[in-house]
Amino acid sequence: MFGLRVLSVFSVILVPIILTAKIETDWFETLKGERAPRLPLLEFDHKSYYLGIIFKGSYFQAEQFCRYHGMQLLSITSAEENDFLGQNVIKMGLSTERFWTSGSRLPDGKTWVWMSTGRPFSFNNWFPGEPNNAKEYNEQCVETKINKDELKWNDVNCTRQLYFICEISWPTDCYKLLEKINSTQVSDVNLPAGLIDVRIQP
Ligand code: MMA
Ligand code: CA
Repeated sequence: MFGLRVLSVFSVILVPIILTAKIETDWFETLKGERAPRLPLLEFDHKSYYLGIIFKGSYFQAEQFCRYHGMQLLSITSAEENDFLGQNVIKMGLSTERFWTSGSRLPDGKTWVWMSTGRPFSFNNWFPGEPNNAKEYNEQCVETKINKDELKWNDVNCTRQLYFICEISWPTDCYKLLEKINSTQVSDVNLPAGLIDVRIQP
């Protein structure tokens, strides 16, 4: 009986307190952990990245791995993002390696799009002379590799065996809220309509 009482005190009073404290202090870390568990992630702007160097595979195997982990193959939409990733690839001693991005012209055979987002390229950093659909190779997927201290892009056959980079994009609302929380007193932040306030009041 005593054991039961201890158990019910624990579950009725302590569990909600522990859970609320956890949600209040690091809910965003928790959310990220749920979506992309156990992978060491790089953080830039509103995205997290995973450098896939545990195996080499085709474009499709790379995409499958990323999806399995709640992520997608990389898209690069700015020079800043390209630089950030390049610096990290160099820092990790992977300057001679090639990585899959989600860039491809598979859908219509000619327009370069990011398959992770469905968007056509808004920024590019092709190697000089690329994309060239090199003779007889049927090059429909985009790899990236360090050249002169930055990531340059090249079209290659999608069945080549390469490392890869996965990404996950955090929803703008969620990210803006995080920035606000980091720069304000928690109690000053108004939650978006529809969210239940579980924060501990000071
Ligand atoms: C060359 C060049 C590329 C092509 C690859 C295929 C090493 O680079 O022709 O455009 O994609 O070969 O291996
Ligand atoms: Ca090429």
